[in-house]
Amino acid sequence: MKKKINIGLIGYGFMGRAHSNAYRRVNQFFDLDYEPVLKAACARKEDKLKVFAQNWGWKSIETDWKKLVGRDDIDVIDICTPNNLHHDIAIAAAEKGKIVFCEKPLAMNATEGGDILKAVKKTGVANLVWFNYRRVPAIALAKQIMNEDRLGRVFHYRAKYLQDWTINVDVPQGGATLWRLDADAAGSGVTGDLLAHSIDTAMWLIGEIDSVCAITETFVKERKLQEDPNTVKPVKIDDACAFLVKFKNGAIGTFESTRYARGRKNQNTFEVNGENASICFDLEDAHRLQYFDHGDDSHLQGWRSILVTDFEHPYMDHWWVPGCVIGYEHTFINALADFLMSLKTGEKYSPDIEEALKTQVVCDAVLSSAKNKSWEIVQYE
Ligand code: SOE
Repeated sequence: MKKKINIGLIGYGFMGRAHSNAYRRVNQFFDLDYEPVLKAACARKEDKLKVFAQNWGWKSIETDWKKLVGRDDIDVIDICTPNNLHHDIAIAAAEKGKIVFCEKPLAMNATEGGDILKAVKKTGVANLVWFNYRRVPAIALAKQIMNEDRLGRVFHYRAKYLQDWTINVDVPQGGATLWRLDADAAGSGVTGDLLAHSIDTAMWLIGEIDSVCAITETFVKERKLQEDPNTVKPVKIDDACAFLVKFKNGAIGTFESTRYARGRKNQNTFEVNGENASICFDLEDAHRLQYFDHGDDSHLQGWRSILVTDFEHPYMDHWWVPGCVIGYEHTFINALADFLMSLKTGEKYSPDIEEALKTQVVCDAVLSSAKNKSWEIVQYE
């Protein structure tokens, strides 16, 4: 008999759907001791919530997150709301002894993130932050290659996270999905929304970032509000951000992100150059990892394009037969499976709130470097 674990999900947007799918699928593909139960979904708009809950099989609904957090029949609070609600919900959930799942970025800023960490540490509840890209098999293979020390000394890290959906000046800000353009709801623009992914991946693969020097730009200075189209307000998020990095291990890096790269829909890439080898990944070609090994016979040297679908590749023994690729939604299922496994073994799940706070601290340093036009040393403590 599997142990039931009752989920309370807050937010029914893009991430609410991705997580609901993970809860429904995980036990079909992974042999686990725990079984998530889609116990209650929560959002303010009851009519839309009912449709969402019915579609995904949520057993009940709540329109007030405080009520959901107060329910005795809920084990996990999963936060898929705009970033400005993460702080209060995560702390209330931890205080009630619930397991906390939180969408990225952890919070609006590192001060809020620090409060959340304090609350989960105080009650000792298990926790997870949904940096799902770590669970792309090709990125997990990159981590395996780094752990096997095939690159030797690392010199360079080069990351890009590019999209193009805000180029049109008529895209409004605020409200469903577009809260990402409203600084009061999101905290920042591409830095928290996209570069947080790149920073999380980079620190996982290379180690902690020592210092950063950044530039940000807001190309469209004002936008109308989605929920009140007659009102126009200044845009306070960073539309684009680029920064230089020094890692604590001496490697240097460049990071670039924008929502104004025409033709780039969700291009999340990185390249690592080491003394003996290099690796390169592009989410728009997600099932492949590029690998160059200087140890190959010189007449055969060249970039290998590894199709990461074999049974010995990370996660792939849970899915289809070699050559059959998996997609975006599977990264959330893989993450959930790892978390449920960690509940059984007692091992720390990674990334948890403590690690996500470090990413948040780097994001804050990036934004303050851009503001002050100076290098910033990242202060993790
Ligand atoms: C923004 O467009 C967004 O949906 C991010 O919020 C996600 O984290 C990213 O993975 C895809 O793009």
